[in-house]
Amino acid sequence: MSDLPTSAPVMWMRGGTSKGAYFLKDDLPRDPAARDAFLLRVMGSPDPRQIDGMGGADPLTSKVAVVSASQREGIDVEYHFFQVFVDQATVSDAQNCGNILAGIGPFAIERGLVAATGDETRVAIYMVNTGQVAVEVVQTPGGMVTYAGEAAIDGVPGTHAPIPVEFRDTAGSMCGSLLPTGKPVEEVNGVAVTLIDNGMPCVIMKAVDMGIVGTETREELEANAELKEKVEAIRLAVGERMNLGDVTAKSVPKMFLVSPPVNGGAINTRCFIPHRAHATVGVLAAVTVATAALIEGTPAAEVAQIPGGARKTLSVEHPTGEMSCVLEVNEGGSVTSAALLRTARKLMDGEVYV
Ligand code: NQM
Repeated sequence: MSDLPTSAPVMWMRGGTSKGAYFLKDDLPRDPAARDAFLLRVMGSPDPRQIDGMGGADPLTSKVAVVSASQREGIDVEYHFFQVFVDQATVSDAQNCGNILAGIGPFAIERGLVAATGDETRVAIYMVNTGQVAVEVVQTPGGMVTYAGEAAIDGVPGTHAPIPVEFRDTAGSMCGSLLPTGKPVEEVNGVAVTLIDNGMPCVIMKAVDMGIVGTETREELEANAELKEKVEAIRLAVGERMNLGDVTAKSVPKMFLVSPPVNGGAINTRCFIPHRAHATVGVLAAVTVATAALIEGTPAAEVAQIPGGARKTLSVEHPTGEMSCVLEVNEGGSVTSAALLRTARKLMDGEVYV
């Protein structure tokens, strides 16, 4: 496209266990086709190595946040997430991303969209992809964002400033309802699965039913061609039933293989997102799998260890540690809110050229 801008202001950030480009909406082309063409050039896609762009040759580092001020009541900023596929010329907003979300609060304050309010600043974020809201608290001592602190999250070396993130009413974010088929368990290709969406459309099955233990490394999972074929066949079979349409070229639903916890947590997970195995676990995906573990009779519930009380901390184990989800549960047993701890870090602030 000849009318693309040649560059744009950008901040590159790690958000949770992902990494990507954070843009102000006004700094990108308005036309969606031009914007997508620009983002493909920024990341260097399609190319498995993304050698001619900034992407890290991994879906977890080929992510884009587009941020703008919000006119909605009680909301500070709007966050539109885009997954730039690594080896396909595809830019998709058919999923949200709770890891990149972690950087939205700091970015909004740094860009002047939100004024710091003392040592901590609350930022209310409207997530454009799903029409839902997240609230995070950013450390702003002396009115300036700080990324330094003592909070540690598995999958990221070192410690950083804590960014607690809270979600409310995430059920049916893209599938229309928590259980889009109305049933907690379905049989697909002979495997018992839960089709569920509490912030991220997910298919959850027992690892053992797919012929693995559930403690395999990311590399072992990605080398298992037979497993990947079975997982993809189930994914393609359930897209329509989950109200996601034809999911052939989409990055949802996420495919979970769950097993009993091995490190004192609530449940152990391995996740295909959907073709690469996740190095850790997605944020909204973890909320969704934790929610499934609370529903009687599901494959997740069968392997999970669930703590008591209306406020439950479920440690979701993943290939490099765990992610703790604090879930509020109402009298009917439904999850009403979820809170997680994330961190983020500004990596560079400048101009990206295409
Ligand atoms: O589920 C990767 C990530 C994600 C998604 C993916 C995420 C979420 O870890 O909220 O964060 O599933 O593609 O960044």
